[in-house]
Amino acid sequence: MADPYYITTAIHYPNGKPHIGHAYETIAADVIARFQRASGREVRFQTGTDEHGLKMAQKARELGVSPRDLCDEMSAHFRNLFDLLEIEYDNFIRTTEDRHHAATQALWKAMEANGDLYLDRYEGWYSIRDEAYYDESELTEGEGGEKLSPQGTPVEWTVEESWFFRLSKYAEPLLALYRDNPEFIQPDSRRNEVMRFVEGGLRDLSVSRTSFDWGVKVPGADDHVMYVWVDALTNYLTGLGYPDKTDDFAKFWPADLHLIGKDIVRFHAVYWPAFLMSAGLPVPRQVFGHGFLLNRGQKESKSLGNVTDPVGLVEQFGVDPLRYFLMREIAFGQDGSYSPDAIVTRSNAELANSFGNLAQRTLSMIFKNLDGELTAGLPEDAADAELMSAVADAVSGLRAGFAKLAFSEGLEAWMRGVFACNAYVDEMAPWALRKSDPERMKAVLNVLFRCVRDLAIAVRPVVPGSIDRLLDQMGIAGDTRDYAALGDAGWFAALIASGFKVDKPTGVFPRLEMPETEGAA
Ligand code: ME8
Repeated sequence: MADPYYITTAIHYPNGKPHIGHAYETIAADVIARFQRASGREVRFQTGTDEHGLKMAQKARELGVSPRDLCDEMSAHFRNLFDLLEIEYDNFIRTTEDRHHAATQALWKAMEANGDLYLDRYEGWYSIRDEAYYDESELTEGEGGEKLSPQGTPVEWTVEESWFFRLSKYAEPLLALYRDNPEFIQPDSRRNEVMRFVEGGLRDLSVSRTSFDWGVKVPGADDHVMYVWVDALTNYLTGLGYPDKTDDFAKFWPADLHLIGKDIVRFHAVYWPAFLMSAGLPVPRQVFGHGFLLNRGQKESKSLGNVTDPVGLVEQFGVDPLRYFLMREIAFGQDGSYSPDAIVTRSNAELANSFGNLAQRTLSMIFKNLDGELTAGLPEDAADAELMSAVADAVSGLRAGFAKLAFSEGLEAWMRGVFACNAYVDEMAPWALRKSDPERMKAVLNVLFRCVRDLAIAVRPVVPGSIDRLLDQMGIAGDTRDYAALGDAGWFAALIASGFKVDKPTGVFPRLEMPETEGAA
């Protein structure tokens, strides 16, 4: 039986169209999901939209539409973007669905049954944008003397009757969780931040609102809706059929990985495990807070006029150059910068010129010089063995990097394999061997074919569409494109026995044009 693996992204606020940060997080999760599937795990990958809360209600009012209509319209934009980015999710959840209301109310009741919910009055500094209360001590001052949250968003003094969750009771159990499971929060810098925060003591958390009604109703107290984060976090359970004791729940909970941005680590690493402990449920195995994507080093904002539509980037450059760039350019976990020229530079250098050219040259020489025919069992010399071992190292380097979410490191290892192949082509000069030693040329091209196939399979989670177009041309069957196939000693002989011949190849990684406006910007 395949080992199950459950990965989730944050669920995104559909109060506007998706931005590049949403694309980044979801692409990274998709790469992990595909990598785990390729490694033989049975994967469940969930994403979705977070549709309740004051922020959504206010945005709808501002636009003169109902919150439901706003959610329907915007949630569809997220799905369309994810289709365009070739995200292979298994479940797209919307928190306005009935199944989610039922799951959230069930979790609430479980926490209540454990004595962790009580009614009181709340006063404090509330940021609508962050949907969070802050302590006076956490606030900063804006340019006009106004009070701002640690995220730089405006806060308002708010007083309301509220249900409270006994978060204070969970400080010790949480610290024990972090201590016993250093992998629970990653990277380490975020883990340290969270530990300092919890060591400072936890106050009970206000978990209901009476000032608006766009949310999940508190069971037995219809004038209260749940704090949007209680409802949002529960999505990870909803997708598995909670509260029903489903097979999916038994198989996939606890989640292996909640992939989220650094700004919402506190919600996932403090509140969420406390809610779960209260409800008597196991906590997730890991919360990973990735960094933020900056546009040429700057945060995107409407006022700066630098908001990039990820759909436009895909239309301009294609989906795989964007996917590759994001995974390769940024050390995962840290902030990173992107720009159209950086996407073009990276994609041209590594996908088009290095790997694409290697694949295209190899297939085209086999087509032209060997009538497309492959041959197994040819004599191999030391240079061939050395190349194959460099490629095997590259493949295992990629796998080791990806297993710890170090995508850039993994792809760097992969590139070393590509470079080794290109150096081998230059050194062997098969075009010259054609006249001087045709048998040796044949051996060289067959070695290259095998190396290209292994490198292609290894990198497939990152650029799946292009790699599938390449593997189609190489006769590699759809069900032999995962990592188990890499260890198959007989694949090459089997391919030849099937009568496969290389046809005139078509390049799969086109060279991109540098955007014209780039110099001026
Ligand atoms: O926070 N770069 O939703 P959201 C990288 N609904 N990642 C970014 C980013 C950027 N510039 N901007 C945002 C929410 N993100 C809640 C989550 S989960 C139970 C509820 C990331 O639409 C952000 O860190 O504001 C988060 O992980 C995700 O995008 C959705 O952000």
